[in-house]
Amino acid sequence: MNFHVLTLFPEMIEQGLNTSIIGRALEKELLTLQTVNIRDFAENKHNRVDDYPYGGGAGMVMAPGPVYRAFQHVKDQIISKKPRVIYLTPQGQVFNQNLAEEFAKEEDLVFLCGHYEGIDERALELIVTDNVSLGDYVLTGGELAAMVVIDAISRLVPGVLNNDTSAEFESFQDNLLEYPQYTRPEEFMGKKVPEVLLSGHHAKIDAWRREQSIIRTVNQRPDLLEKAVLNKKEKKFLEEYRN
Ligand code: 6GU
Repeated sequence: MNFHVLTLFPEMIEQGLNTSIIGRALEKELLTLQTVNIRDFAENKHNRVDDYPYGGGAGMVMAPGPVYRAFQHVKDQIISKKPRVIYLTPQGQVFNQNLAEEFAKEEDLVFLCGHYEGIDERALELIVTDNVSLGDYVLTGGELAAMVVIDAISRLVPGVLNNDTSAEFESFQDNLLEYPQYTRPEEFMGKKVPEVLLSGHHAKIDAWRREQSIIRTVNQRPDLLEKAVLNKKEKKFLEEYRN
């Protein structure tokens, strides 16, 4: 997977992603990350990339030229045909695991990060294929959102997680939240690890974890439960838990 990020703050992206699991995956070249500073594509003396909005109003707008040229620069280096270009904006489709899985199939992904009051609409019309939001709140720029999306996609790329089953078993894969985890010591501040986890009885442990997932989902994300697939026994457990 090759990530390309068009931004006014490339160091923010680079520093944010060169740590821990994603940092290691970049070192191993399972992922590549190219940041392109939009300011390098300004063509005026002071490298200005923003200007006043036509029609008036507060704030500044990123001019179309530098954004368009920064994109062409990236596109010229990509072998694979037309890359998907993801613009991070609160006006986009809300990001979720399904979208992460869809993006993870691509060879190259281009991210466009805006600042100020946004980007000239014509540049967006010319280059953007996907508008993506993290949710209903407003960030100062698209960089943090791009990093969130890149992180979620990266962990789906084969080899990025050291353990090849953990990505598929985690939250949202089956629309249930994760069960609670425990490690040593067996007792901490008077609180014991649930007995079943010490039993070595794998079928019982699996059943208990499934029940815990169901309990958490009922209590914290009842909206998810509608999409969860439960077997007969689990449905009965849910019924009884609710009563
Ligand atoms: Cl993707 N960008 C910005 N600027 N704000 C956001 C967002 C994205 N998602 C939620 N708020």
